[in-house]
Amino acid sequence: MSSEQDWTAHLPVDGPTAFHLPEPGTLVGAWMAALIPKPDRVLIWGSVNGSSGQWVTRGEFLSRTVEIASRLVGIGLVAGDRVLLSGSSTVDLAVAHVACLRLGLVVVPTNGAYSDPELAHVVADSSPRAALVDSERWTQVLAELNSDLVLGSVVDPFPGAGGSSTLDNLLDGALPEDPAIIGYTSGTTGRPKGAVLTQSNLLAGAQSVRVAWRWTDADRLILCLPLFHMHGLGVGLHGTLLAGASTVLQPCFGPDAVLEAIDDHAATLFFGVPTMYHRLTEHKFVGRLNRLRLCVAGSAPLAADLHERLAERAGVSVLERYGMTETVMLVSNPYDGERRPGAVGIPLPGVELQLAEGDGEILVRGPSVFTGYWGLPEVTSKAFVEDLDGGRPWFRTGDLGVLGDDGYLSIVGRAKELIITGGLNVYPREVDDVLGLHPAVKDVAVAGVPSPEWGEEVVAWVVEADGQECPGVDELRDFARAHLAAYKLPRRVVIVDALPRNAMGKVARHELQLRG
Ligand code: MLC
Ligand code: AMP
Repeated sequence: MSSEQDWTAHLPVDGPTAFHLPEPGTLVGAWMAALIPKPDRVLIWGSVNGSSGQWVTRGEFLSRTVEIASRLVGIGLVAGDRVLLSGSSTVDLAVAHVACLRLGLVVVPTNGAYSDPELAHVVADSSPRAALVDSERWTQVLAELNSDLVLGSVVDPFPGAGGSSTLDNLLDGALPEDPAIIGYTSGTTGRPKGAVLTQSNLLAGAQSVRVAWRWTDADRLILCLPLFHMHGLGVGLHGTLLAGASTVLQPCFGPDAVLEAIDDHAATLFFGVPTMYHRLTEHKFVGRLNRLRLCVAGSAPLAADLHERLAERAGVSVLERYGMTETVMLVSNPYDGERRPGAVGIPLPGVELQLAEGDGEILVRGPSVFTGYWGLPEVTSKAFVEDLDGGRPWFRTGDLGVLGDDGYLSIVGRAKELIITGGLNVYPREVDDVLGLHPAVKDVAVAGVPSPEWGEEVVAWVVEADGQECPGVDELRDFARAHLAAYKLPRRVVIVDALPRNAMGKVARHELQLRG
């Protein structure tokens, strides 16, 4: 499918008639082109050094990235080194992220909700040289995990370490093919894998949505998504900087704060996961969403009835799009054409898409698609399929799709075993393994069951050990909490005599899902 034709077809007749993706370049190069002019324009609102929230201009932001970059050089970091970054959404975190990328360091954005073993896995796998975190407990845990790790705080990293006189030569010199981010994603097998995205992957990913959603320097985004996932980071923050726009950072999601920010900050854009929209529809002032130019949903299916409720209660036609950690954004409903409930739209500029014969797995390729999993060449090669015409290989998304005659894609299932709850991925076997350690549990399997609020909810089906009584859901959650981030824990436990298994002995999770 040719993405260029489709996007051009949806452009207004009297509006811009063409789009272009830039020649392969670097994200940092494109950011500097957008942000160096007009240094007095405001860029980011959010917490600076513990403040409750303030505006920071382009000039202040860039100066601060230079300051932090000089400190990172001062502690001995060189291009290509990994830096683990974890913190709530603040200006300081954005500064640290951009400073790292400007130096050619590879950021490992890390979810602060991870349990200690999950954090240990990321550290062992990505072998960072430094870590910037905003939690004292994590600082201690990281020091115990790796005594060579240079540890700093997100808010004011390595004070006194700056002053490199050669910094100018070190900034913004990354090449398009240089790794920029390793994003950990719950794999289809085993433990989370690090998806390596280059400067040009990230540039293409942000550029495609900038073009498709008409993102300009007049826009202002309310950004309450965490800055350790592709949605908040690769779309929300990267897109804002690329468009030379502005953003209001909120450290967590709350309907009041989002709806108040619309007027308080004259915002024009909101991006959220379906759980956020579900909670917004319950709010008496949900109609304020209508004052925004554009509301975008993604990371999980936006139920058609939620789409319709938003239209009824807020008068908003939410634009749903589809993406992945490995690919940045892939498919989007059109800005001008029909935003179809239950469909994710048409391929974004630069993205090519086809469905695999047989099961209809969505296969993609394009400039935003990642280069591979960190340190896992065999897993990487299995994640791609050869092109029958000898062209570039296609990435297997693990999602199943159907294409309408008009080219709209609908996601109809998953080839991969995955639960998506509130926009966060949970790999069921990882949860099975932990719950199975409880002495009262003989056999266990978790699956995602539909939930109006969470999209899917993690439910555990447990076979009790002989002579033992399985504890209630709270006790089982507490037991698993030491091993797993809280969002992976089951919200319900169902006791059964046996788990349904197929002829190969594999748990039939679909059957469990049907039991609900
Ligand atoms: C929090 N909890 C969750 C949860 N988030 N449980 C299940 N699923 C989730 N997503 C747990 C908390 O740990 C807590 O457990 C309990 O639920 C109550 O928390 P809460 O206060 O109600 O949750 P809240 O903090 O409001 O978080 C909900 C949320 C958040 C929806 C705002 O999960 C969120 O920001 N989701 C977005 C994630 C995201 O950015 N995904 C993009 C991935 S990138 P306890 O036991 O501690 O009380 C991607 C690519 C793409 O997918 O296409 O975008
Ligand atoms: P992640 O690995 O966290 O990046 O999650 C990527 C997965 O989220 C995709 O493979 C899809 O399964 C899912 N996803 C993202 N956006 C959508 C959407 N709009 N509709 C359905 N699933 C989505």
